[in-house]
Amino acid sequence: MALTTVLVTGASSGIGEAIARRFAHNGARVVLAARRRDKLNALLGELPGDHLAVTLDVRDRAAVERAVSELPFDIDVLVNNAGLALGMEPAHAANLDDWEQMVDVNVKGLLYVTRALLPGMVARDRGHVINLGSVAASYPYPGGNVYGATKAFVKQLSLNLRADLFGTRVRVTDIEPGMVAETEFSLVRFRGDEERTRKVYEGVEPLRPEDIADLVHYAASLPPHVNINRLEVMPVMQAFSPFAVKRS
Ligand code: NDP
Ligand code: 8X3
Repeated sequence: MALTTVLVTGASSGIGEAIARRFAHNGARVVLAARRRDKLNALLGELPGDHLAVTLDVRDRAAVERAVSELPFDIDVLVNNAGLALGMEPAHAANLDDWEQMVDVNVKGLLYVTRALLPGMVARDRGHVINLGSVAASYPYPGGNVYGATKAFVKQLSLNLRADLFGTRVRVTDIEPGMVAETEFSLVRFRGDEERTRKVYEGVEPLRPEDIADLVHYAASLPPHVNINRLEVMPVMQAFSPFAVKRS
């Protein structure tokens, strides 16, 4: 059987790094993409087998198109994992630059990479796009405003891709996690505030990047006639908020 090649965006930390490790340890060839080359190089040095690192800012459309056109092999599985939340202020106080960056990475960057790789998958009638969505796509919480909206975009895009790809063997899956610790997610969101980050996970047994890597690998390893559309997952210690009721 041919070697499976997996491109993981945001492979330099957290969930993306765990996904890259999982596929590499299961015999796949992995293309690691992110902005921080030093982190990618360190990971490359640890993984068994031959892999490739690509320094890439997914917001740069021309760079994405160039990087994809220069890949020395076809991509079987694209994991659109690069993403971020910035800030948790209410909408009326949020920083517009933060909003733009979340849209640029979580929405536009994901589109650039997907659009660049899809034609090859369709031509080969083989491929899988796995997106990292979030429970924030479906459940609102205070301060989740644009982050949740970008993940709602990812959810709906995933379903619409399924509609467009009907008749091909290209699969699309949206993995939608709740709280995942041991990543840089909250540190990035709170701009390096370690104390605030620590409090997010205090007293909770959260999901770990390896849990999500298991699910991504599972979705990709199912027989080719099986497509997981959406997969929502939370730690047992997380659930939904009650409706807020303002009393006078
Ligand atoms: P991390 O901050 O640990 O990882 C984010 C990754 O995205 C990094 O590798 C970073 O690499 C990359 N990235 C950010 N901006 C860009 C960019 N412009 N171009 C290329 N790569 C970029 O967070 P997580 O591992 O937790 O998050 C991974 C994904 O999972 C995100 O999409 C997130 O929204 C989602 N998610 C996370 C949850 C959580 O609780 N942690 C829950 C649900 C979903 P670099 O800085 O080197 O470019
Ligand atoms: C990350 C999970 O709940 O912080 O997508 O938005 S949450």
